[in-house]
Amino acid sequence: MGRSVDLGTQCWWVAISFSLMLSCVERVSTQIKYSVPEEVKVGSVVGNVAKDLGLDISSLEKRRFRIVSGVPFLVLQKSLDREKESEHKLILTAIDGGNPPRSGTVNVTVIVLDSNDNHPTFSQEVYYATVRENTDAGVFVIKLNATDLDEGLNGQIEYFFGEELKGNLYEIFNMDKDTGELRINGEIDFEKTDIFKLDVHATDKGQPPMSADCTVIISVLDVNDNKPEIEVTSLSKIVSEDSKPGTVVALISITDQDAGLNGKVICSLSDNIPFDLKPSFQDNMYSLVIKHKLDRESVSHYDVTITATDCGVPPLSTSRTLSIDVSDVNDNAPQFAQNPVELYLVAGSSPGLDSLGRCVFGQDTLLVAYWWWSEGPVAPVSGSLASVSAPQGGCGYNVACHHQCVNVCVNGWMTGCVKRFGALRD
Ligand SMILES: [Ca+2]
Ligand SMILES: [Ca+2]
Ligand SMILES: [Ca+2]
Ligand SMILES: [Ca+2]
Repeated sequence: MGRSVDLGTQCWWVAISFSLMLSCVERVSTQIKYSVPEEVKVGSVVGNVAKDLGLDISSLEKRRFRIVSGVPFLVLQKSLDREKESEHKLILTAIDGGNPPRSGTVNVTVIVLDSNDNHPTFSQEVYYATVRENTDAGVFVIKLNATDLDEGLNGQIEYFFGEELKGNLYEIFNMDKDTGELRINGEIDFEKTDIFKLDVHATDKGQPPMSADCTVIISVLDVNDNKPEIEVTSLSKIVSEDSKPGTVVALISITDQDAGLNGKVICSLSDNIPFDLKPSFQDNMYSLVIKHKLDRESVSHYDVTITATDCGVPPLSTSRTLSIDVSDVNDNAPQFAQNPVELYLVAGSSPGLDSLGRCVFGQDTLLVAYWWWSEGPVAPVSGSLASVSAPQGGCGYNVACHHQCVNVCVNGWMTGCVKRFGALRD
């Protein structure tokens, strides 16, 4: 407890537990200053006032001065709180026993020295901030603010992440321990984490230190940084031309990892194709279906391009092309350039292919069979009279023909229909 000299006024809350009565005081105009730690317990002696004034009690008594009551010590009667009042000024009055009594005063100043008896306090228990994903490292997020009523080191605050924080959060955020500024340090990816919860401690530099906790909740705002993804889960690469409208050709999953409009996808198909994309009962699943009747003889192959575009700003899109072949069915009867075709055969001609000319032109790729015909099927063309090279329809004369007139017909293999296409004559 130090001692110095100063002026002052009386303070109400510290009582001095003594009454000092000097029998003869002409004038006392001394100032006394004490410094007291604020944690000092009630009842502790703050100072020996008489001694500090240079008064010798025993000599006072010899000189017939007497202490009326108490002891000449300044004793703490109520606990101190530097943060409420850091300095107390008292006036000690001494009154003599004369008639009329005369008095003198002493100014007593008590300086309260700080103890670390206040922990830091955050301005909010929970701080909220938002940050866009993909924001660059170093960008400011939020400033935390804690205060401490103590002074000096007892009131100086440092900020730290809580030890229970997940490891990667230390890499994503950076805390300035002196200013409480939180900045981005690593990758912010909405698709990985859309909200961060950080525990932060504020600790003073007192001994022992005191600390406080707060929570920082950082919401990540989505950015449209993902293209839609098209995945074909099943595909019929070949579809029959007689498939009915509505037949499912492919099952397609279309997803976008972004949120909200950034992840909302609109699909489209290439123009002028007999296919349609229909949403399935399952989220993000679509069926590629046949929209109307196919005709292999018109188009035998389709490149179906599916384009998925999200509704972000700017929008992102992905395309995928499916290759689909149309397989044939026997839906066309053989057709002839002329019907009937007059074929002339000279009796005794040498056998030889194509001697009768080409006469069959079928559209389907199925095999066709050819028959000689005379008021009804006589024999396959490949018999003894002649041969026909299917499917090109070359008709060859093999053996001399003795028929006056033979109708040559063709039988559509699948449909069984019989067409007359020509006649042989001598
Ligand atoms: Ca204090
Ligand atoms: Ca403190
Ligand atoms: Ca995103
Ligand atoms: Ca997107």
